[in-house]
Formats: sequence, structure tokens, C-alpha cells
Amino acid sequence: MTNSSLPESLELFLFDFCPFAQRVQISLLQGELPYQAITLNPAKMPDDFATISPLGNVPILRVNTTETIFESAVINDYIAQISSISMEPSSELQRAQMRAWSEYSSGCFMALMQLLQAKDKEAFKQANATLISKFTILSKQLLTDGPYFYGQQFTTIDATYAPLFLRMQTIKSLFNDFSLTDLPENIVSWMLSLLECESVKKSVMGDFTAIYSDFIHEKSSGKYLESHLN
Ligand SMILES: N[C@@H](CCC(=O)N[C@@H](CS)C(=O)NCC(=O)O)C(=O)O
Repeated sequence: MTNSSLPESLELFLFDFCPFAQRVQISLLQGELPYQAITLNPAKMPDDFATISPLGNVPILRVNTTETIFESAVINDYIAQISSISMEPSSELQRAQMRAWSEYSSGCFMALMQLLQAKDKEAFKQANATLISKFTILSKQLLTDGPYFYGQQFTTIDATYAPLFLRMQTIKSLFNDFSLTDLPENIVSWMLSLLECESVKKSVMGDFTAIYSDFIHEKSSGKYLESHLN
């Protein structure tokens, strides 16, 4: 889906640890849309941020310096509309299905949060089983040989899941009890393809392992995973 009314400027307000902002960066990069990334520190937010972000959160895409859009899925739909590179399946039905399975990622993110918040090994194992079962359901939708969800075409559902995969891979590198081997094979191949993608690599702000390890220490202090990091 393309549109000739390309905005004069696009600014993305983000936190470096935020997976939802990363989704938007990936789409902007993949859609080859020039933009300025404005990295905020949640501990030192600008006084006028409420005028930019009505809910106080990120990501926010500011368009032509005055208009703003919140909610990563909606921002990514907008990006797909304005980019001259096709980032959605061509059929209406597949587009609707893609949105449904993109929304499904919320539950996967929740399972990941449960993993970070697990208080002991048993709770951790349970959260991990939930994550695996969610991906087992999703794996039945991946009918192609990849590399992307819809085969050769990178679409916004790839941008939606890539930040989750990056976090799962980072947890694996930081914590011995977490393995990706129980995930369905086609999900692992999809994950590896996405993590090799230039747009995904470029969407990372600095040393992601350090950023995410700080995030874990802050959000999951004293929990099973945090207290057993390598
Ligand atoms: N559903 C939103 C979630 C955005 C979100 O949770 N952002 C977090 C950072 S990762 C945030 O800004 N939290 C601060 C707050 O809500 O005050 C989206 O997809 O854009």
C-alpha cells in the first residue's frame, strides 16, 4: 500500500529499552523513511511531554512537527501506508489476518514479562511453558519457508515480533536456564532471519545486552531470573 503524500518530517520519541518503539524503528528503516530518533530518559522526561504524548508513553511518531500518533501497531499501519515499499500482504484478508496475529504478540510479551517476574524456578518453568505454547500456536500460521512471516516479503508483523525475539535471544545469552530449543523449528528460523536483518540490527540503540540487562535489574530485581544471571 503506497501513498504519494510523504510527510516533510518524522520524529520518533522512544526509550532505548522499549520494544514497542523498536517495532516502529524497524518499520521506518524497512520502509526507507527518513526520520529523527529522539531518545528519552524515563527518569528525566521533558516538561512538555504531555503535549506530545497524551498518555505519557512512547513510542510517539510526530509528523510534520505538529501532529502525533501513539500506539505502535497504529503507527506501523501508518508507516505501511506512506512508504513506497510494500510492507503488507496484498490481499485484504491476509492484511486482516496479519493484524490479528500481530495483536497476538501482546500475549507473547506478557508471557515474557511473567518470565522476568517469576519468583522461583517453578514459576519460571511455568512462564517458559506458556511462552512456548503461544509460539506453538503461532507456528501453525507460518506456512512458508521464510525467511519472513509471509515468505520473501518483509511485512509489519515481522517488525512486531523482532523486538520480542531480540529480548528472548538476549535472555538466553544472560541466563543459562533459558533455551530456545523447545520452540518450534520454524519459529526459531524466523527469529534467526529477523535478527540478521539490517533494519532490526540498526533499530538497536547502542549495546542492547547492556541496555536489557539494566532493564532486568531494574524491573525484576530479586526475581528468579535477575538473581541467576550469568
Ligand atoms: N501499547 C503501547 C505500549 C507502549 C508502552 O508500554 N510504552 C512504555 C515503554 S516500553 C512506556 O512508555 N511506559 C511509560 C508509561 O506508560 O508511562 C504501544 O504498543 O505503543
